[in-house]
This record gives sequence, C-alpha cells and structure tokens, in this order.
Amino acid sequence: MFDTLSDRLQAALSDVRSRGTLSEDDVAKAMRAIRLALLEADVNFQVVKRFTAQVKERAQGAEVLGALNPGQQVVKLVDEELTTLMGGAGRDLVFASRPPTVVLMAGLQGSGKTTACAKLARHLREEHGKNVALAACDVYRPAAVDQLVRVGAQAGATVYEQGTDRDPVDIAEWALGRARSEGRDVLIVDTSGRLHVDEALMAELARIKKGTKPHNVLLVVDAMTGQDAVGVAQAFAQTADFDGVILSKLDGDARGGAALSVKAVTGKPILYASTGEKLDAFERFHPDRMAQRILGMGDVLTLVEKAERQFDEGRAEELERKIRRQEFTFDDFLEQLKQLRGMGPLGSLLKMIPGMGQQLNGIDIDDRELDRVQAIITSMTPEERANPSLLNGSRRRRVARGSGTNVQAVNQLVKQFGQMQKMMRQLSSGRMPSLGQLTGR
Ligand SMILES: Nc1nc2c(ncn2[C@@H]2O[C@H](COP(=O)(O)OP(=O)(O)O)[C@@H](O)[C@H]2O)c(=O)[nH]1
Ligand SMILES: [Mg+2]
Repeated sequence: MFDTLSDRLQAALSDVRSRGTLSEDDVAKAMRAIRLALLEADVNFQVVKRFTAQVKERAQGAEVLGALNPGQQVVKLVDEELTTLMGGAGRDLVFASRPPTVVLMAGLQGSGKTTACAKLARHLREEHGKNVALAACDVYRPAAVDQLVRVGAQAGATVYEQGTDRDPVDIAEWALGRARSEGRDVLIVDTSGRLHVDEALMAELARIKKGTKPHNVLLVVDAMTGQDAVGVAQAFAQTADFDGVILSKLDGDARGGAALSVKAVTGKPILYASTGEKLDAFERFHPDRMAQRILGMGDVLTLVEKAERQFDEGRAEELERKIRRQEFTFDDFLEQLKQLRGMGPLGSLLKMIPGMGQQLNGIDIDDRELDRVQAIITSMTPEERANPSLLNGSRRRRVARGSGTNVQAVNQLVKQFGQMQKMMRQLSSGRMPSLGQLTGR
C-alpha cells in the first residue's frame, strides 16, 4: 500500500532527517521533492499546493524544540500535516441511542459496497459485539442479492432480502421494521450503484434515506481509481450528503492519491480502509497511523491491535508458564506459527514495525517458507515434537520425506528451534533483550 509514495517521501526527507542545521535552501529542496512525490501519487494538485505551502510556512516559523534537531522537526511537521490532510484524529461510526443504528452504503457499481457491507458487519460483530443485519436493496442485478446473502453469512450477519421484484425503498423500510422488531443493534443497507453518478441513482438514495433515516451514510470509493475516486466523492458530496468514506481496494496498486485527497476535497473523513477480498481485510482508518506508515515510522499500534485480536489471553499465560519452565515444544511452536499467520501475510506484518519498512525494501518475505516449516513439524511424531533430541539421522530422513522437503531443511529447523529455546531460557531468566536490540535500532 502506497509503496512508491512512501519510498519517495522517505527519500525526500532522508536528506534533512539527520541534519543538525538546515538552510532555507535545504528546506526548499526537500519541499520540491515532497511536492513531486505527492503529484506522482496522484494527489489532487490543489491539495498538494496547499500542503507544501503549509509545511513550508510552519518550517520557517518553527520554534526550536529542545529534543528535536531541525531535520527531525521538518519530518515531524510533514507527519503532522499528512495526518491533518487525511482527517486528523480518527472518527467513529455514530451509534443510535435507540437501536438499530442504520448505516447506508452508497457508491458506484463495483466500488466494493457489497463487500464493505459484509466486512463492516463482521467488524462490528467482532470488535463491538454488535448484532448486525444486512438489507439487500440492490435489486437491479439478480446476482447482487445472492452475493450479499453469501458474504453476509460468512460475516455472521442476518440478511433481509425480498428478491429483486420490489422497490428498493420498500425493502429498506421493511428491513428496518424487522431489524427493530428482532432487536438488532445495527442495520446495514446495501444499495445499487451505477456506472456513473446519475440523477436516478441520487434520487433513489435520497428516497432510501428518507425512508430509513440512517445515522451514518458511508460512501465507498475505489482507491485504485485515484483521482476518479475523488471526483466521485465530490459529485456525491454536492448532491447527496454523506458522513464518511470507506476507501476500498487499498491493497491494489493504489498510489495514495485518493486517501490523501478525499478529506481535503470533500471535507468528509475516511472511516475505514478495505485492503483485500477477504472479509477480515478491513480496518479502521487512522490518519495519524497512516501518515506514520507512509513516512516509514511503522504502525506499531495497528500491529499491536492485530496481535491482541489474535492472541487469546489464556493461551498467552499458559505459553509464558511453559517458557518459564522450559517446556516449550514444537507443538507450541506450531500453534504460535498458526496464530501469527492468522494475522496476515508475514511481509505486511513486518512492515508495520518501525524501521522495518525500509530494511525490507526489495526483500521478499516468502510465506511458503512458513508452509515448509509447518509441513516439517506436522511430519514429526508427537514424541518427537515434545522432545526434539529424539530426532536422529533416520528419523530426520523420514520427516524430510514426509514433509516433501530435504534433510538440510529439517536440520536447519531443528537447529533454529534449539537456538530459540536457548533464547527463551535467557528471556525467562530475566535477561530480556531491549526492543532496540530486536528491531536493530
Ligand atoms: N482487492 C480488493 N478487491 C475488492 C475489495 N473490495 C471489493 N473488492 C472486489 O471488487 C469487486 C466489486 O465489489 P462489490 O462489493 O461487489 O462492489 P459493489 O458493486 O459496489 O457492491 C468484487 O470482485 C470484490 O471482490 C478490496 O478491498 N480489495
Ligand atoms: Mg453490490
């Protein structure tokens, strides 16, 4: 996500970053590089102009802060301005004091509305414990209702549908009645899109709005379309009011333009980012964290949140006990590995660690390597997993055959596991390596 922009901005700032003193010329040079990077990322021209002017002005008038050198101050300014540009502090959904909270999903055809309905439903259920229902109001494409039913089921949400023969406004009102009588916390209304913003679409949206009085109208825009996405958002903002944006397909080769321009152009914040076809590829959009990610400062908070979601507390305690008693086995290792992989591709996780983004440049983290490790461990007998010292030459050959790998790979894993156990003994004896040592900072 935003790789090119991120590289460019980091390059633009790397010159000034470590400087103790900065001339006006240095700042001007950095600003030119930043301006180019943003334009290349397809950020709206007016937005770029305002952005660089703002940073420049603040850089010139900057007071000398004790802890930061001038170079660091410029980086901090850019970080703050990027954060402001993307919307300042994150904004949440508004929940109705008397449920159900109604969320209306709008956007062009193919922007990712139906997917976003299911993702948001899953998110609200898992993160907020909400009981969510979905209303199928896209009646123009028969497949649209089926699609919502399918993804809704995956998300654990009830789908209210009446096929494609009724008026979408009637369906929406009927669904709201059911949501109310069935005591749902949230009703998300999926609507139809058009290929372009047109009057009929706007009129229908307005009628659904009137009929359901949504607490949140969310506009889904496709980040991959860059400036077009911003244009669509602007057109919607002018005719049909909405409260916030869901930015979809940020996993594609989005250059960043949409994410950086939408708020400035429409005045509406980005609430969520959708980053893949799977239902869990969906997160709250935090402008401050996104700015830090773009500037290569990592995104520890998002990483920590992800880890917390995955990591069951009870199991964590048991694991800690095992490490303390030096009972950590290949079985535990396998479980850890599975949890880690549940969090997403390893490469994208590592990129969220400060300093790792740049170190990983050009290095491909191969998840297949983990497949191999998993295959090797599952080819061991339970006794071998509990007690790796049983693994003599012939057993290792058997494991290699069973896992479709070779003896070297098995040897290497057994050796690494031994080193890991040793490190754990050190950890449990209180000689904890500092975070700096771990991340190489
Ligand atoms: N890669 C990627 N694909 C997405 C994302 N969101 C939706 N899609 C895909 O985009 C296509 C259109 O999505 P859909 O939800 O049907 O759009 P709608 O017409 O607005 O309802 C589908 O093939 C989705 O799988 C995303 O965040 N990333
Ligand atoms: Mg749809």
